Amino acid sequence: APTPEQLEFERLIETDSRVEPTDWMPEAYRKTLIRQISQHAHSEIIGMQPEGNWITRAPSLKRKAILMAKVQDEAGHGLYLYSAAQTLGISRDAMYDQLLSGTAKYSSIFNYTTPTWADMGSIGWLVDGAAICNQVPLCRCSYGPYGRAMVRICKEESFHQRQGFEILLTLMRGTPEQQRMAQESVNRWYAPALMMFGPPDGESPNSQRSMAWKIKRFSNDELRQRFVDMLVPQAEVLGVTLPDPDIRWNEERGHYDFGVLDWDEFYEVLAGRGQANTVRLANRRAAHDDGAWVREAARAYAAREDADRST
Ligand code: FAQ
Repeated sequence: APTPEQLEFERLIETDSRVEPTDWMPEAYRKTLIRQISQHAHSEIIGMQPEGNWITRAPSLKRKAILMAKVQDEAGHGLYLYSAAQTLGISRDAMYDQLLSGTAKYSSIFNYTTPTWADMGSIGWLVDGAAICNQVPLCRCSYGPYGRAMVRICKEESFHQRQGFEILLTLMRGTPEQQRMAQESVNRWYAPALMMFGPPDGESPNSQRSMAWKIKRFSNDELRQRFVDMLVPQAEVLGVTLPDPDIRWNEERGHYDFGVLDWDEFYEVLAGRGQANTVRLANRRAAHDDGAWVREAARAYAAREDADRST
């Protein structure tokens, strides 16, 4: 028979209440959350690199200030998310070790390179756009600290998405060369952005259980469909073409049909063989090593404060 604690956990899930760090929870629920939240945190931190690449070369002071603020927001998101994961009993050092040793995953999308300025527009419009579609339902995640972190993160992501859209709109209203640059960038980012939602439902081992626990509220394919439905009218406003000849309105379904994605590419990127996996991890390791003196100083300071307090 289920224990009173198990019954209480089930009641919280059934009634759409929140599970809090001090509540009893099944080990598998805890593990799933640690996996998802830490991967999400790593994605934010690694996700600073593709845009960080353009901070020194942004085309104006205004664009540079905006881009710096956006990349800083991503650092902030990573930090809230690491804190949310820590409430589940994993230390930040353990999570860093998993990232730096290459055993933890982070979003496939950040293993693509950013060769042109238009990529800053595509990342905002498509990558942050996909992030919002995926994360708005996570605001209602059954685990309290994760859901609450998502509320603030989503507000900032909406702003990020608009700034990306506005970069592309400016380019599309510019010279033919700028228009070509915008289209070429959208051509490269469209399919990888759709893959951010994860493998098709039939190949998504975690979805069913995560949905039963109300960690995920929609399946990978449902959210991908919602994203395509959102993109098509926005692409029309921009005047860009989405690089998929199979996109067409399906009256019966009330959704846009779209083509099959190249899932071999997705699994190659997950296996570490994307355009930039090696560089992303090498940069992260170097930044961690370069920050060793800060951690050391913080520890020495904390030890001294402790000693002062105890005398
Ligand atoms: N990349 O069974 P499922 C951002 C893995 S947005 C890499 O379907 P699940 C904002 C998955 O982990 C990006 N791996 O898994 C930003 C699992 O592997 P595991 C971050 C992927 O968890 C914008 C395996 O495949 N957002 O950072 C991917 O139920 C601009 C089987 O998959 C989040 O993390 C992928 N795309 O569903 C920052 C959102 N997809 O762990 C900077 C929260 C799947 O069993 C600049 N996460 N995998 O070894 C989620 O909603 C879910 O974890 C999914 C995957 C939907 C990503």
